[in-house]
Amino acid sequence: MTETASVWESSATAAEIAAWLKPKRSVVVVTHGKPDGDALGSSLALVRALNIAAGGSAAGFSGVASRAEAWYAGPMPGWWKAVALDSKCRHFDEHHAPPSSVEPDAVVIVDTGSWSQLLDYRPWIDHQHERTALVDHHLSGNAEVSPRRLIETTAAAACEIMAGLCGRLLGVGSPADLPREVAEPLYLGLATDTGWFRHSNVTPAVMRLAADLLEAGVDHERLIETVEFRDRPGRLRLLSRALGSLELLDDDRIAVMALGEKDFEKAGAHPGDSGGFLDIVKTVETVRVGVLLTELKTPDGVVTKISMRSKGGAGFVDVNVVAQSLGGGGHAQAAGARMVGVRLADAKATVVNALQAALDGADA
Ligand SMILES: [Mn+2]
Repeated sequence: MTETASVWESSATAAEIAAWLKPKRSVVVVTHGKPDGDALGSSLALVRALNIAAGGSAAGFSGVASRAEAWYAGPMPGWWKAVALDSKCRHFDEHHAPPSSVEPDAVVIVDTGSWSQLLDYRPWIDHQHERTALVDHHLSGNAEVSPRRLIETTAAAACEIMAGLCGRLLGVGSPADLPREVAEPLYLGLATDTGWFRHSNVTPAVMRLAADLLEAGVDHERLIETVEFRDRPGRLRLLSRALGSLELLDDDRIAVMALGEKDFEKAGAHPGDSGGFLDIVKTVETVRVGVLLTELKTPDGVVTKISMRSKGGAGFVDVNVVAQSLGGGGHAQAAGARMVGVRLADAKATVVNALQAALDGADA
């Protein structure tokens, strides 16, 4: 189906989507691959609201097939089952493909509208096109994914939009009156997409909704412990080694940390365990840019991975530009590159030079 005139904006109101969903007897909710807190939260909230609205429990209909279920694809966060509990979900990976024969009455796509994030589902969603709706808050997407689009790009999380939709499905005027099983995943998405209420997307509406969801019975402490406080000891040992390597250069404006394969071995850490380390060096007032270099041995020989984070405001450095000069890329405040055949010491000299030049340019 082609809709060449479609633009990335709402084509339906929350009231219209709720009215369209109300009579549906079978609903599949899908979200982007490698789902995060908002993707899981918005999909679980909708599945539970649909099941409760039909007279079932949040999980479904005690032994009978659920009216609604959520489908997930790709790697899942380690905590997802502690949040999904007994809600009806299916998980697809390289061993389990989405069943092409399933034809529900409705499909709702949440927290994305980009084909690039719906890879595994694309043929199936295309086939269901007329039976789909989409709820998203991202700045861009492919409008032709669905004819019924509820898009609010000013919403901090898909869950902020979903709260209104769930209220309509359940005939509840305030989010404070939502069932706890629906309120909890909504709060999860709101909290994780705002960095637990720290990011610049925190608005009065976000805090009012969070307050209402807490009134509905959400256990903030259980959620943050389940989702955030679950690192393995190896990650802390790796952080200790990374901080041991810390150098503050250029009047303490550039913070550089370096890790080698031996550091991961000795710490008993895994490749992904260094995520978030640069957020720690960014907390220092003088630091404008944080850099983490990781030297790895690969079948192609030595590779040095470079990851950079910068802070907004005065003296801002666009690390995407710096990363591109090294053959990589990313975003203005978060970017990286892989330097193949380059040892850590040489990569460090190259990156620091490029960053010094960028900082001097930003000051000029
Ligand atoms: Mn989101």
